Amino acid sequence: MTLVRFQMCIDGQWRDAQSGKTFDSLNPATAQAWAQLPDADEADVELAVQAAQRAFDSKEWRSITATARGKLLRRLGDLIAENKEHLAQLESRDNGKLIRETRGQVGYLPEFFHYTAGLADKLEGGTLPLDKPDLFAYTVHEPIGVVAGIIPWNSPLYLTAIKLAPALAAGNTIVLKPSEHASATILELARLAHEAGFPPGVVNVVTGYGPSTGAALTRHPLVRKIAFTGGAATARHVVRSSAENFAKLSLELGGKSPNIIFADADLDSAINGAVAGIYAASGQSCVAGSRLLVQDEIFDDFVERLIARAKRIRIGSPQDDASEMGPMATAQQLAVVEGLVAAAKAEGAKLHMGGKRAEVEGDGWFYEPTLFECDSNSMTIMQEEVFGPVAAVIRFKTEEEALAMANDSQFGLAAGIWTRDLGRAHRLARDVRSGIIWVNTYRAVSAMAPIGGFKNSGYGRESGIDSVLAYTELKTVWINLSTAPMPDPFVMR
Ligand code: TXE
Repeated sequence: MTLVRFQMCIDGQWRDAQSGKTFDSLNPATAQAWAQLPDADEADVELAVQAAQRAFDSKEWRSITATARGKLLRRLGDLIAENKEHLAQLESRDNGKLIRETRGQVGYLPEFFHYTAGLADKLEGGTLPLDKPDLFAYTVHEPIGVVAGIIPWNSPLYLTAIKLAPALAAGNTIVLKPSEHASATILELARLAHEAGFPPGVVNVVTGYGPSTGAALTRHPLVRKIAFTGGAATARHVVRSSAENFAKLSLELGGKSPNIIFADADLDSAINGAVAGIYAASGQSCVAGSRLLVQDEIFDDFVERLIARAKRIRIGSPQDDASEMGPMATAQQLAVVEGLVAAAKAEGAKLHMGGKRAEVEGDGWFYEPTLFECDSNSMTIMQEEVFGPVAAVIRFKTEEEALAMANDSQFGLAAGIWTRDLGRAHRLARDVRSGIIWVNTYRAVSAMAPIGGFKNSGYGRESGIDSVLAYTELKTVWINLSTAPMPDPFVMR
């Protein structure tokens, strides 16, 4: 099979790596290579960061008004809408996500650009009501400089959009490093950004491996902000790199989100919510509801019905409209899932279903929907993120017990609460230590809604009205109104 060849985008030009090195991207449904990409090293990263810095300093980008930046973002959103089927097909092929899911995600993608476009010219500073009558002061939001966007493989376009749109709205320039497992759509996005009219060097993409390309980018002294989504181990490297020049950071690192189902919940909805939480996207979602906390009275009924529903899930080619679950995106991720399932079995978690690879024609990395029952929240499968279609269910008796288990986690990204009791819903929404709470729903996303985590799920928020501020520096300007000479220089004014 001939491989599709991609080039990376540096300073508005399409280039190979200077070394000529390439790597292959594999199709997770077949485990076969389908694309070839440049393997960027330090020298390529240097070119990209220098281009981004030059663009940041250029009169052309600096003199574009915030309103005009908003128009460029709006145009980019429109171009994404015009190219949505192409982007959806490409992402499905590259990371094995269902075409029905990538169509949904790409269909919504323009909203992130349109919403953020509207924020570009609303970054108002303030005039300060100073307690010093001879002085006047105001604040201004300014862009930070060169941003590095480090993107994982599970939802490349969505996770790039929530970094790229606010970074550009605020007037920064950016170098994106997509995952070595799913880079194709980010290169397409860069092509659309140039078509929309962003000047050369404003949006750059370097492709390659994390420890080489990614690390060269995050430790580059000209990078002033790093927006990272990925795993905790990699995040620790990124945090250390940022210490060199105190680059600002936002980290979104996944979780072990509790989906709490009370006896008074609408059970049909709750079962759909549990399936959406852990089996949709084959569980490869940062907000996966991988811990199911179910109240004693309905526990057996819930487990039986969940199994019946999960057993009907159609596992198959991600490009087939009828498929409901596709493969793991990478062979490494499949190995992670297999390792954690083996550990759960060894620790004595009760396997209700799955626990093995799914039989699908070809060599793809398919895994069965899996359910373990646990008798303690401290078991590894209740504590470690699997990032696969593996749920762990545990029973609770009281609301207090559910809350204690929900919060007994190193993570705090999302939580689902299923109940008809309004007071209880609000109590738990207040007391569960997570960045996102869904009541009687799960996996809802909006350009207007911030996403980010508590505890080891990271820090910083993406999306929503404050997202652009996270890409700005605040400057305070002082003006002396007095006609008198400057007072005593040895005393603070
Ligand atoms: O991600 P990595 P991996 C979780 C999930 C998964 C685990 C590991 O639990 O099992 O992380 O996944 C780049 N300097 N999530 O190994 O390594 C890398 O090239 C700079 C949660 O696939 O974190 C890619 O572009 N960059 C998650 C990006 O970091 C480096 C989504 C993410 O890859 C680097 C994915 C380095 N030293 C996995 N090393 C979520 N929060 O949604 C790697 N990278």
